[in-house]
Amino acid sequence: MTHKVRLREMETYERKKTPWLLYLMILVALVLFATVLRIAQIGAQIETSMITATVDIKPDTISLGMKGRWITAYIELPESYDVNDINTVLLGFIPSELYPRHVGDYDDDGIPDLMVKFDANATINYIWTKIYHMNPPEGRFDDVELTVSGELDAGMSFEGNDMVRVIILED
Ligand SMILES: [Ca+2]
Ligand SMILES: [Ca+2]
Repeated sequence: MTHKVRLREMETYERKKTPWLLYLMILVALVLFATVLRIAQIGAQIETSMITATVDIKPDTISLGMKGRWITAYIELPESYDVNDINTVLLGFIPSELYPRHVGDYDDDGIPDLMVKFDANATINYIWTKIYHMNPPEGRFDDVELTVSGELDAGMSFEGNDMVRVIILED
């Protein structure tokens, strides 16, 4: 008899315990759901604030043994943005030189472009690291995609890519 009573007590206890566990699970699920939503929201914000730029890097062929001082990038932005508002510019992680830098239309397509210059040695080192990380080069040539990114005065970010042909010199 006492055994049965104890059993019943245990059953009641279990029944009392279960809702709490259920509430806890619902709470955890809600928190997880909210977190996922927040991440998705942040992701969407990043996506919408990123402006796609048209980038042309010159020269189109870069020799890893080149003696030039600069690598040039011409940046065009979509119609609603002004290249004069471009603040910082990076090629990979290399910041552009402060001078020379000017706005023109070098390719005569009617869309203003900002010309910026990057230190050639720093760029070549960067390209070399990039090539080496992708796949150790076998031939004398490799086509590498370089990314130019930056920010406008308003804080929005832009990014654009250009392919360059890299001449890898053998020792
Ligand atoms: Ca180019
Ligand atoms: Ca142009």
